[in-house]
Amino acid sequence: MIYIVILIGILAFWQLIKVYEYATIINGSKEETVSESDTRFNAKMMMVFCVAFFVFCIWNFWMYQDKLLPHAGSENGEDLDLLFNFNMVIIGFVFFVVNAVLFYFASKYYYRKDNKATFFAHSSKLEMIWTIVPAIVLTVIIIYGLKVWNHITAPINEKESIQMELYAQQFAWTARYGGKDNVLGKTNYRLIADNNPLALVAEDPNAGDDKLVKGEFHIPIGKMVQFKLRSRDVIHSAFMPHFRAQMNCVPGMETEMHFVPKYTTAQMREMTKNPKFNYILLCNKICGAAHYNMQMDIIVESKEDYNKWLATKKTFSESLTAEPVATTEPAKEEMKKDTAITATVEEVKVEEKK
Ligand SMILES: [Cu+2]
Repeated sequence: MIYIVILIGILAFWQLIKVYEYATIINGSKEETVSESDTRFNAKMMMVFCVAFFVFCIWNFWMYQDKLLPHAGSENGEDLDLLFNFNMVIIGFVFFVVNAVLFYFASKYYYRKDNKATFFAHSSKLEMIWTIVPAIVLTVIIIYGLKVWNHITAPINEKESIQMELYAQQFAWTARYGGKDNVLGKTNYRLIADNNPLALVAEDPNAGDDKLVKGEFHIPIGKMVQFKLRSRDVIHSAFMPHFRAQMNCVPGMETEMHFVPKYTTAQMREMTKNPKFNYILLCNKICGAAHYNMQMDIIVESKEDYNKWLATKKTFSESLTAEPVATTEPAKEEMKKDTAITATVEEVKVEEKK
């Protein structure tokens, strides 16, 4: 039915064009000549379109505002949101002014037969205005942006912060805590094994008390958390949208980011009026077949609850004697497919035997 309606619509339109063609022949005018009433109509339509376009843009913003991220969960995130909104206000202002002027002039100076355009070669004053004003605005935006960026990435006191690692692999995250000494133990990729997926050096005195966590990790409110990021295989990206934090995990090197969580999960549930709200860690690089599955829940809670939760987790040295840390099933399946990884694990085993 829909196809038939569309087909009939096209046929009707075609017939209309033919009627118009014959009418112009009967009138004795050429098909190309556009009457002044036509251009006047177009000029009016320019303004109608301009208004409709603005209304549509505003309506869009209004309709989809609930699809935006909720209030930022970290201090850095709040700074970034302020920067973002500042930019959006400037961009929005320019957008409305430029488009309004564009359509207004297109409408005002429509073609009239006996009108002649003014010859206007140059105006230094105009040139100065449209060069200096954007230059000042851009300078302000860049200086403000750099200030926020420098603040967010400034070195922190590592001893005062919680030392954590987010380890990425196809297709799962492992979170590691520095343990009692709050120092992350050394790693060596050659040591990757079933009971040592993060390749910790067991002889390193800082490694034994490290705690490995999967599925969900906790952080306390109001305390600086420093994340060290590593990847086993390809580039992943640790993305925590509610904290406005993201950093690539690059194989063969360690990257870093940090922030202070400002609201607990419970507080955020109240603020968003969503009892199911959870902070989340996602992979934000298309890293393979099960990329979508690469996520971890993050719980922000009081220091006491955080300590209680962490106390229930096994240390690395405890886990060495216990069962191997279970990887999620899809991750295991995908890893079997990836011959490169299997080869590395196999090689390490052979070397260990030697
Ligand atoms: Cu990934």
